Amino acid sequence: MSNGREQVGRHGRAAERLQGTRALLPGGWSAGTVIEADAEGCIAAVAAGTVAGDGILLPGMPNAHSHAFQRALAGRSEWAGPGADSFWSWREGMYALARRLDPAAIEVIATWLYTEMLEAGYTTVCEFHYLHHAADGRRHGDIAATSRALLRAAAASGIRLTLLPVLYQQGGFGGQPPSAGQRGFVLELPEYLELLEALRAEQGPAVRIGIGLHSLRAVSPAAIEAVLEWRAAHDPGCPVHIHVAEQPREVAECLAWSGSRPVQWLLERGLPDRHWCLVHATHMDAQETRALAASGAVVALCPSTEANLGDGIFPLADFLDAGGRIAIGSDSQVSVSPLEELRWLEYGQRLVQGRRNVAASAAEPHCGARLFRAALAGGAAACGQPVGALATGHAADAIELDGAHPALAGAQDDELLDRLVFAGSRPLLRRAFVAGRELVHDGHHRLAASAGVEFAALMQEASRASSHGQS
Ligand code: NGQ
Ligand code: ZN
Repeated sequence: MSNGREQVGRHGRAAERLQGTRALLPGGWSAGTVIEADAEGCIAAVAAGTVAGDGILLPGMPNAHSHAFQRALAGRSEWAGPGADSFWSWREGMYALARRLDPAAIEVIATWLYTEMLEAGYTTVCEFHYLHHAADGRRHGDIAATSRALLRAAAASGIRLTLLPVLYQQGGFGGQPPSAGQRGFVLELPEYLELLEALRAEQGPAVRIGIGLHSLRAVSPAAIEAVLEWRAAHDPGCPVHIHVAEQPREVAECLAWSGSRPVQWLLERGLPDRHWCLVHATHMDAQETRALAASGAVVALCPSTEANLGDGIFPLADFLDAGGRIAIGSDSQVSVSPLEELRWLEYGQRLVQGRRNVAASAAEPHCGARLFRAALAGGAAACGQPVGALATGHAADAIELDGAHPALAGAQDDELLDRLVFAGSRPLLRRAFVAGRELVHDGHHRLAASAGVEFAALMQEASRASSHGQS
């Protein structure tokens, strides 16, 4: 909104007007676009008009996979231990952090993180949440206490939330007992359904509750079946997210347990469909890649985390060629930037294949633009909310770029997105809107300073504790 007229909506909140001298609409780029949001924060009208200034409007980017608490570990596990470092050794450090967090700490971390996300261009976050209890498995009072901390953080920051309470039952395939570090994650199936019911009462115009299954390592086939039965009865369109095939060891263990690879296991049971979001799916063979694309499921790719943890490279070209849908996620929060995720998604491919513009296609030759559009559409599906498009009936969630910035000079249409993805940075992002509300102004969220002070105090404390060997 460029100082737009404000109307008082039905619920007493100002409905906003978003304007761009250029705008990325579903049908293509348009000039002089005025978007009216209704009192619920949905787009009531998109019209051509005379617009002053230089703002470029894009749909806000959905973040399809986040573990908010891991923001407190980012950059703190980049030193070599006595043995070989791996995904699995990193995970021990992550468990040590998880053990120390209570609902108040989770709220502090998430509030800061969500302001960072908004400043970086994410307007929705899918929070994959399994820190349900204290380290020893004891309840923080209410079973939903940590989930409610995340709901409060999202409300304070204004970011749109798809909260995925996660079922976590076991330490590994075939019912292995949880390790000490996993005890705070574990829920019995009835407790999980109770948690889902409790959280569904919190749904609103900017909050959707979805289903999280941690991984085939951590949930039993019987529980998957039961959760999906609950879903069919209560909320058939509910998004379902699951980590899958991120590490070769998971593939080997799944083969040993079931005779199938993890993605194959899901496909054999006909589970993935357009409401499913498979997180990572790094290690697939050609057949899994094609079949997963055909299923309509979205794959949430988290390239900065996948690189950080040494996961491997997703078969992007084959998956996109087969019509596969992708989204991006900030996952472990080593990067909180959709631009960096998209850039590294493509760069990983280039480095391995020795060619350029891997994600581009004949129909969409601009690589950055194709990635950006794909991540908007796939991200929207993963969120289970009407986001990712500036169109009537969709959420009025958008970001505004500074069209007068020298880094964008001369760029037209899809080249704008190439410049943004491959050579862009934070200073290009001027505003962010969720449900028509302007949350980021001149690149800054109004809560960033105060949330940053609280987060910094928590990090000081965490660093002191770890230098004393506590985590
Ligand atoms: C997670 N993170 O749940 O935070 C996982 C690690 C696991 C990533 N997969 C734990 N990036 O998968 O067991
Ligand atoms: Zn994850």
